Amino acid sequence: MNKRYIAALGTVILGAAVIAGIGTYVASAKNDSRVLEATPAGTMETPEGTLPHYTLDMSAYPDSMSGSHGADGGVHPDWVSYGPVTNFKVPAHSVITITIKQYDSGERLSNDFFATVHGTLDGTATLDGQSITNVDPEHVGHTFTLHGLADAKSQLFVSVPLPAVEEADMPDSGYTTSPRVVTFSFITGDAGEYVWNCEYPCGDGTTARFGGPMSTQGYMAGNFSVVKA
Ligand SMILES: [Cu+2]
Repeated sequence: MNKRYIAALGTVILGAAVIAGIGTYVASAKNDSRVLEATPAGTMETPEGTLPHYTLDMSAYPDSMSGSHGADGGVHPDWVSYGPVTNFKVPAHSVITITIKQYDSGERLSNDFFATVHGTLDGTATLDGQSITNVDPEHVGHTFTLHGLADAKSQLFVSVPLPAVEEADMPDSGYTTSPRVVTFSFITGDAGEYVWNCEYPCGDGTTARFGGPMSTQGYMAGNFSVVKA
C-alpha cells in the first residue's frame, strides 16, 4: 500500500469511528424509554382563564438506589438521580403542578440565576409549604430547569431551585426521612418536544462537575413531551 492510500484509509477509519461513537452516545442517551404521564386533577383558575390541571410527582436522590435504575442501582449506583423516571409527558395548554421531594445535600450554584424561581404561575414555588421566589445560592441540591421551543411562538422556560438537605440531616445509609418538598405550577404552551435538566453542578469531576450524571439522560436530564390534550 502506498502512503497516501494508507493515510486516506486511516481518515476513513477514524471518521467511521467518530460516527460510530456518536451513534453509541445517542443510543445511550435515549435508552431510557420510560415515561411518566401527568395525572389529571380537574381544572384551575389562572390569569389565562380556567385551564385543565395535571400533576407530576418526582424526587431527587443522592444516589441511584431508588427510581428507575433497579434495586442494585444499575450501572452507576453512586450517581445522583431524579426518579422514578426522567422522561415526562403532559398535555398542552394546561396547568402542570410538579411536586419534587429533594433528598440530597448540596453546595454552591455556579450561577445565582438558578437560585431564583423562573416561569411559574406568580413567579413563586412552595418550599415545605411556604411560598418562595428564591433560595440561598450557597445551599442548592439540584434544580429542575425546563426549556424548549415548540414552534416560533410557543416558548417554555421554567426553572426552580431545590434547596440542599442539611449535611447533619443526611444519614450514612438510605435517605433522610425529612426531604425538602418543592411544589410549583406553570402553564404549558403548544405541543412539542421540550427538555429539562439540572443546573446545579452535581456530577463528576473535581473542577468541572458537569460530567457523569449531569451529562447522561436518565439521571439529571430527560425529555419533557407536551402533547395535544
Ligand atoms: Cu443535579
